[in-house]
Amino acid sequence: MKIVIMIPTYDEAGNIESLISRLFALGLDSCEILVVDDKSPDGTGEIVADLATRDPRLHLLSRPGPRGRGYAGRDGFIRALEMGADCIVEMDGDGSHDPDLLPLLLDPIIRSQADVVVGSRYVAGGGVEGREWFRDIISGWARGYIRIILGIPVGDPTSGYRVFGREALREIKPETLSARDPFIVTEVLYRCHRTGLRIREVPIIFRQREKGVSKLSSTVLAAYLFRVWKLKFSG
Ligand SMILES: Nc1nc2c(ncn2[C@@H]2O[C@H](COP(=O)(O)OP(=O)(O)OP(=O)(O)O)[C@@H](O)[C@H]2O)c(=O)[nH]1
Ligand SMILES: [Mg+2]
Repeated sequence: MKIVIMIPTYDEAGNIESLISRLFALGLDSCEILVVDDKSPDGTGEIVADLATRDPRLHLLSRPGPRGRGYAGRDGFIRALEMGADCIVEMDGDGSHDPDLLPLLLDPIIRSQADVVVGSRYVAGGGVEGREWFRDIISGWARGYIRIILGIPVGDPTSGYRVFGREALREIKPETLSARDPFIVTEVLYRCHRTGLRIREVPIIFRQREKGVSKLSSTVLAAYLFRVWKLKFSG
């Protein structure tokens, strides 16, 4: 089974190299990494390109623009399928998603017990470390809102640490995803739910990023409240 780990990056020069080596250190069979970088000004793409010359399991998709977490995710999914992935992992490049938990997230897919696995901060055994209390509250409201409006029975619908089986990812038609920004995570999960895919949650401990800066602003978050409704009525 070929695993492709897709990591969207923008200015993760201080984080990406250690993440890549920790992922390869897991020793997973037939595992490749695809970093999808949007010409990060801090040289993240160059770091990955350099590492990739020494390791054929590492790939860089350098997007010319326009930049966006959503566009990067869409293009990364398409490329991972073209690479022949049987199993596609999506995770952040800032160290928030613990690579050591990946085998636990892959397990239900490998055993054909689920089509999609969500690494979840809000199920028994999951949690968040190092986050300011106000971000926790905002994030809690956002999760409840998304769950209720979209009817997605998942404790952590905004988690960006996920695994998809190949057929599941094809079924949600990644080439037609429209979100430019991190809203793609909600768009993808809603499609999985509407398509009737089997979604399983596995607990993760999320660590707030230590290096680099956040790309999420509060105005963007406020706009999400409306976009959830748009998603519900446009599919
Ligand atoms: N290719 C690409 N990746 C992006 C872009 N924006 C964010 N990312 C990456 O997407 C992942 C999640 O973004 P983060 O900035 O960590 O968002 P967050 O986790 O909600 O917020 P913080 O961790 O608090 O900064 C990280 O790996 C980012 O580098 C973008 O425009 N293009
Ligand atoms: Mg982050």
